[in-house]
Amino acid sequence: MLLSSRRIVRATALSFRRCRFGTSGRLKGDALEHFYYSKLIVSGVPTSFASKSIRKNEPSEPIDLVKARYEHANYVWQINQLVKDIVYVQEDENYPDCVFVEDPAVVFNGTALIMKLGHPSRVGESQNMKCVLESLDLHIVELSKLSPTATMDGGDVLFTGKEFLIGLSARTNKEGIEAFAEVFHDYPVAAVQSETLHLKSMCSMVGVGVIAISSTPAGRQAQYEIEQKAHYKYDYLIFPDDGAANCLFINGVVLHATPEEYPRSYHVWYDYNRYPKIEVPNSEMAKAGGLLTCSSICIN
Ligand code: CIR
Repeated sequence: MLLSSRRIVRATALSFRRCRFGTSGRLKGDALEHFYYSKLIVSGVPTSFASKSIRKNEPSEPIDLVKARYEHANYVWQINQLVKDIVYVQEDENYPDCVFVEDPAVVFNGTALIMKLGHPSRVGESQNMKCVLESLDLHIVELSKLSPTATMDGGDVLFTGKEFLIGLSARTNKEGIEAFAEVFHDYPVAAVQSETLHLKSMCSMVGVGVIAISSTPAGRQAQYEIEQKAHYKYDYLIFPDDGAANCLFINGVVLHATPEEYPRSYHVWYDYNRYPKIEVPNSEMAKAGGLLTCSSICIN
């Protein structure tokens, strides 16, 4: 299905409770402002996700499509409590991974960089997302027009509030990072080697100046690289599991994985009380390598 025929639906049908943190304006003017989002983009889950989404290893239990959609609906509902403007894009069966909207574009300060995705089966998602972003009146820049060889997935881009840390991964190359740095030149950019699918498959922001990161070999290596290459110093919240270190820090609230999915990591969440926290089940997306940040584009 061509994107032009895809429905872009404002989430007016979703419950729009005015959120306690997100829309009050309380965050403006302090360091939290860098993690304040006024709009999020999400996509529906295509039926093809269950059998055709890319995964590194076949999961021990097959993806349960009904559960995946149920968990995703809960995810959207939870973030809708924090951000009232949700742009809901209809799923496209031609792209089994299209629910992972984080990858085809990064939006920051009014500019949307449309990625050239690093996996061939996902390349077409970028044009679809471009149409969505054009409808939101953003300044659009296309990575493919800046460099013919550049590739980048949004899952490799971590904005810390002060700079961008970008994973050099199987999906994101040096040319991609160089082009990114030209587009978002107001902030420093540091390239970090990533041994996981994406940089954010093992780390994410979990507070102002605090990076959640795993203590797996990949996580330790990434932390070392960040300490060497970043332009600023950070605190670290260390998790035993890669996937547990991926959380969404939105409008002063941390959305994080559940103890059922990461029993070894749960005590870290339990002890971390700097911000309000919400557990968000994500077991079916995780079977295809999708963690909590992957299913939304956060727009500041
Ligand atoms: C993929 O391999 O592209 C998808 N199955 C998973 C993408 C997850 N996205 C992300 O980490 N940003």
